[in-house]
Amino acid sequence: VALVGRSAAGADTSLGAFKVTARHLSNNPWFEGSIWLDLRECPDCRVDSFTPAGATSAASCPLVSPGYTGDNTGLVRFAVVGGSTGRPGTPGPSVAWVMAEGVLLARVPVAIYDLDSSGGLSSADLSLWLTDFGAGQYIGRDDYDGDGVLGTNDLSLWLSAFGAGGSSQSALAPCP
Ligand SMILES: [Ca+2]
Repeated sequence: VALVGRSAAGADTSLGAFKVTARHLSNNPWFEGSIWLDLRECPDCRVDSFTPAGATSAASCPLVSPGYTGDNTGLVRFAVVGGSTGRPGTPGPSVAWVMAEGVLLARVPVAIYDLDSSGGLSSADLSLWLTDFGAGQYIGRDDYDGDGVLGTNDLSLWLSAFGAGGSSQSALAPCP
């Protein structure tokens, strides 16, 4: 998954939307509560504290995303708006916890496109990515393809996201 920017239309779902299907132990679909991301294992993540219409649980600074409730098959699809600190990234993996009303469903790698939480995707973010890349260490926030190394494919994915324009604005109320 990735934290993404937004546009006038809202969260950049074309870049950042992901799907979660939750079931009871009985295998029946679970839709009695909210699914959210808890970013306690992503030191560089900062969510948008703005909770959009349609969310069923609120964002909480700095690391809890808004939550959403699945349909009657237990399926929910959403994107999380957020960014990073504007400082060089923290070496090591970045992991998002997928939570269902406080129950851990999965741990998945998380990357961040808007590295300074300002001005949407811009040359300032590209500069931060290149700084991280040049540090010669693995920095999870920059690993857009999730393959465990930083390389030209990650840069290509950032440039594609920039070109697509869906993250032309940053979080409405970035967590500090
Ligand atoms: Ca930015």
